[in-house]
Amino acid sequence: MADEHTHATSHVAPGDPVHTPPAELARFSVTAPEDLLAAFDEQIARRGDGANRSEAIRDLIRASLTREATRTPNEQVIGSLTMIYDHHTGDLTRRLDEVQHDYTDEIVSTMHVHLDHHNCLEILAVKGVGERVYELADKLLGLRGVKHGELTCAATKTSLTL
Ligand code: NI
Repeated sequence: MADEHTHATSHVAPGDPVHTPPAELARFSVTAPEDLLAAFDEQIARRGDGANRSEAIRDLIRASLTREATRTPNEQVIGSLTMIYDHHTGDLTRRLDEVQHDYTDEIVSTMHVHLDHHNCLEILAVKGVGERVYELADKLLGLRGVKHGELTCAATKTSLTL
């Protein structure tokens, strides 16, 4: 058979359970501050399932994709966007401002708390068509220097009739 090689089963030892072949694995490198990585390793250890960093990061990627799948771009949504950032990071405050000025219809209210010498907490109440609100959140949370950020959002049709 011409395609015999592509179906080689030499890696499967006799008695191995039959399973669908895993997807091709890609390798990539990530740089992170040591203390961040140490905290992540501790979190992985607490899981107690013997997962390694790669498995833990794959879980994070899956969770992120799942969250994305629950988005309702065509519906009216309402929610809050929370960010923590160091206002000393480059021209971050200017860029945060610039983005927000393009979404004046979606941003209902903002609250800014100066947490300490470096860190700011900013909470935005947001409302509008999902597509625009998610776009706003993606732009803000994607800015370099935004350390923590989360959009908590629900489609109004669903959330207000519960
Ligand atoms: Ni501040």
